Amino acid sequence: MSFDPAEHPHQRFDPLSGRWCLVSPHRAKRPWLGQRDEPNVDAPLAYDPDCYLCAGNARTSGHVNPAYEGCFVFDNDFPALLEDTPAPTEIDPLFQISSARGTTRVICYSSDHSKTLAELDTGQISGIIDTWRDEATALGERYRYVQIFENKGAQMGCSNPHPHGQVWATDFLPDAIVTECQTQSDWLNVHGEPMLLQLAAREAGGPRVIVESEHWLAIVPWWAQWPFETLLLPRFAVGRLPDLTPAQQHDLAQVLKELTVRYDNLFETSFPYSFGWHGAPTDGDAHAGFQLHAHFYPPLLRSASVRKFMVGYEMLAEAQRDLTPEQAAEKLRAVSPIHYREGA
Ligand code: H2U
Ligand code: ZN
Repeated sequence: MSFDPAEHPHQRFDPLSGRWCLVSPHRAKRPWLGQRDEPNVDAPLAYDPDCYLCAGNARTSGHVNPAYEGCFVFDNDFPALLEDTPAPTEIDPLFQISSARGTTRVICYSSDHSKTLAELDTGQISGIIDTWRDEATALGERYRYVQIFENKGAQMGCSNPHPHGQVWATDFLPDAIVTECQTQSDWLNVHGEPMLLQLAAREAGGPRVIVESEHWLAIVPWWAQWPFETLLLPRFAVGRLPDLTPAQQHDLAQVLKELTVRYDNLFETSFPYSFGWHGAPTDGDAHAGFQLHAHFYPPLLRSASVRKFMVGYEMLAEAQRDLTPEQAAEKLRAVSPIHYREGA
């Protein structure tokens, strides 16, 4: 019997995170008995008088939001990091501790309480990219690393349905970034080309592509852990968001729109995920080989309510998936690029 990756259990390696994932494609043949949820076509309110993030409303802290229209950015009222905090002094090899200074901000995507990235127009999405760039530039001058991210949907622990993202800037490099700096720098040294630039070239036109444009590529990576995880890659060399040209940014807005629309259309629901940018740290090092990219980690598996749990074997041994990345990409390609709620 010869090996067939769509048939036989195997492991795939993620060279960016340095982790393996167990793929069990034979299990995906189980009948798709899972429930089918009714499409969620209720139009949410464009303004919610009880929302802490809507324009003109008071937040929990008592601060009143201005009558904003595009993006509105404010310092998190419950910051996970403080700008000025004492550093620990103890040294113990078993109980290691390190200082953590930083700042955290919230980015409301627009004044419209009902519109996520998938339902904003590309001009508005480009405005969000402008804001990400401004935050990355300003905070990057003061901090070693700037993490831009979004938790979307109650299933991902998002505390407020008003579409928003966050920025956390730190005087240290977080764990995942330390790993990605190392793996990308090692790859450049061994292969002479940035890992993710090589990946974009190898994946273009292939079975794992969901959206392909002149400058960008959205793929379900070969090594995806979550069923519909995607990786958004530039097809050109770039380390950080502020370095994008206007044409690359314009194109990015369209790709973000199409990818998030396809996500929503997959189960006809506002698709939950954690999403974030990984850019080169702003710690003064060159970080050659570090390519800007974004990860989308959505929890859903089979319907709007049936999610994948990373438990058991995943917690104790290794991530595992049934649906192959190629099958996941095929499902995302098969849905319409027009949002299901448009015209509903
Ligand atoms: P989520 O993106 O996970 O929902 O978090 C929203 C953030 O918004 C959360 O960090 C902040 C919370 O502290 N927030 C405020 O700063 N002020 C508020 O009035 C509500 C929420
Ligand atoms: Zn709101």
